[in-house]
Amino acid sequence: MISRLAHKWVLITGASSGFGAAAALAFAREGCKVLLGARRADRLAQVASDATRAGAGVAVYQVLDVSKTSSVVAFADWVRTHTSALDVLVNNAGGALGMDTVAEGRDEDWEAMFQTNVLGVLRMTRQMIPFLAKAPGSTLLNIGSIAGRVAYEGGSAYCGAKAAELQITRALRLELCGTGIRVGTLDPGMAETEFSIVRFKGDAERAKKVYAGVNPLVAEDVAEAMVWMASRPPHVCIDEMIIKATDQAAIHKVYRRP
Ligand code: NDP
Ligand code: 8X3
Repeated sequence: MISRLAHKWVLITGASSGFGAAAALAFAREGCKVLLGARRADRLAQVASDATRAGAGVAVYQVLDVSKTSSVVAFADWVRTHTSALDVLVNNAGGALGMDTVAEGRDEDWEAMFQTNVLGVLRMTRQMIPFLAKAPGSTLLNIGSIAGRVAYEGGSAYCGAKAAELQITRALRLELCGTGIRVGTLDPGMAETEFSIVRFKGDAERAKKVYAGVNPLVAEDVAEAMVWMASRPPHVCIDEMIIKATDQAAIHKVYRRP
């Protein structure tokens, strides 16, 4: 059967690793044309080449830093050289930096988390709405987190940033009602990607402990959910989806094998 997503244009931010890279391949397998952005060009080149092999109609990339308006504007100009209509926008770029309490938090970490997870989503969406509006039945998908719904110690700024993402998504759904663009958030729980390595600033040992004894989600699980959300019939909008590992009953309740 031909996929409902075949030949659709899909833009994914944060496509150089984790969920974004897995999503590039998952959409490629549906026969989509994928536009990929992130800061690391070498990693994007590899993902684009894997996506081509996986069946993408087009798989191209451009360096993108969602924390800078000038970079997002330049990225939009680059998108325009490929297409004037986008079918799916996945605002996935983001992550956490540090796990300090508020008393010990650093300005640079807080600022970076809000720049990427919050302002990055706003900037990208502002630039891409004109592309999406030309493609009724299109999907605007933001990647949030269960951290945006339940707070934890050491998570103040990250939880706050993802809570902002949730409310931005809800506001956008109201603002875009009637355009044909459906707006959703996909909020995963713990997933083993580069997330914790980035959060702990390269401390791989500490990052590994986060998943010790647990069967966490992997990037492919989340990518599969993205494809499912974007491939519903145009009149169906999956507003908010939470996806967690079976071992994670709640943010603080994780089963660990001895
Ligand atoms: P990864 O660290 O593997 O991927 C993060 C991606 O975001 C990378 O491609 C990175 O690329 C990109 N990115 C980071 N900052 C910027 C920036 N300023 N501009 C452009 N791209 C940027 O982690 P995940 O795949 O796990 O994370 C993806 C999203 O999912 C994030 O929003 C994260 O908060 C969220 N999430 C993750 C969970 C988890 O447990 N893993 C659970 C719930 C949500 P580059 O460095 O090349 O720019
Ligand atoms: C990532 C999941 O629980 O580490 O968003 O914050 S968590």
